[in-house]
Amino acid sequence: MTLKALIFDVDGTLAETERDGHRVAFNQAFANVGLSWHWSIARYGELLHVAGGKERIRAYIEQDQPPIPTHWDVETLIATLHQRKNQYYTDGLRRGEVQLRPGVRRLILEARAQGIRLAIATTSQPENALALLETALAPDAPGWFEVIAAGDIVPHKKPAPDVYRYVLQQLGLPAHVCLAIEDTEQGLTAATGAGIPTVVTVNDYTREQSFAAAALVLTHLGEPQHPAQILAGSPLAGQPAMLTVDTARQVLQASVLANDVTVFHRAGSSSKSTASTDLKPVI
Ligand code: XBP
Repeated sequence: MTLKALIFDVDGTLAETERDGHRVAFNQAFANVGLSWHWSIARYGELLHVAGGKERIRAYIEQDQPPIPTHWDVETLIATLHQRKNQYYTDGLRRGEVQLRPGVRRLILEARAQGIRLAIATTSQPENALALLETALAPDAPGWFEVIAAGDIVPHKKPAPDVYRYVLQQLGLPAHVCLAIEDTEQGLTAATGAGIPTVVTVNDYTREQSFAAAALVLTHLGEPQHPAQILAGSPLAGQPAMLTVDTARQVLQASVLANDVTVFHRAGSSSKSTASTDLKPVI
């Protein structure tokens, strides 16, 4: 199976932007408009189940019913908070406060060198995604990605598959020649809902989520001197490893094969077998 494109999620996958980036900026925005609201690390983890900054503020208002000064109309308040949060967030990025996760730069550069096409599929607003690429990867990095599908570009955010379907359509590729890289259960549901085999790199907020549908689950993408741990999806689970273009090809092949076998099984085979990756440990 030929790997033609890598499709990256942004927040939590390219960088740990949520806890120390978006969350902090939301709290700054609350203070900026004179609200006493505060999102703790733990509460933000729960609110992350709602994708999208505007949607997250709305869910918080509905669930917690925090005090809202009477001069604010709720819709204007949400729009104002979100706009100010994005300003604080991108200011922080431009001060260099957020770095890429291990292996992200390495894999992207390797993919570029080997002619693998690159795309982004994110719930974040375009200005936030672009600012992260420019500040953490390279000033011209947005141009490395053929498609940057972000924010409200599709009506239904993750876990709906819409943003991934949009990316496939823009790339003009079928799902089985692409590999998605995600960090959350919602992101995994969105990518696999569009039929795209998916590698998950967990983080502190998502480690305990369910990733049964993933082709491979890693602690991060891995560096030669800092390999990842394989958490699931390989006979080498628990071993150190790193996702390269070569291992991405193996993961894709195994995943597509496993799906073919499953389809065959559903059609009437009495025995079901599963394919697993042959991801080689690096040490
Ligand atoms: C992550 C999200 C976003 C950000 C905030 O998206 O859920 O909502 O927390 O984004 P992804 P905005 O993992 O798909 O990159 O405030 O820009 O909406």
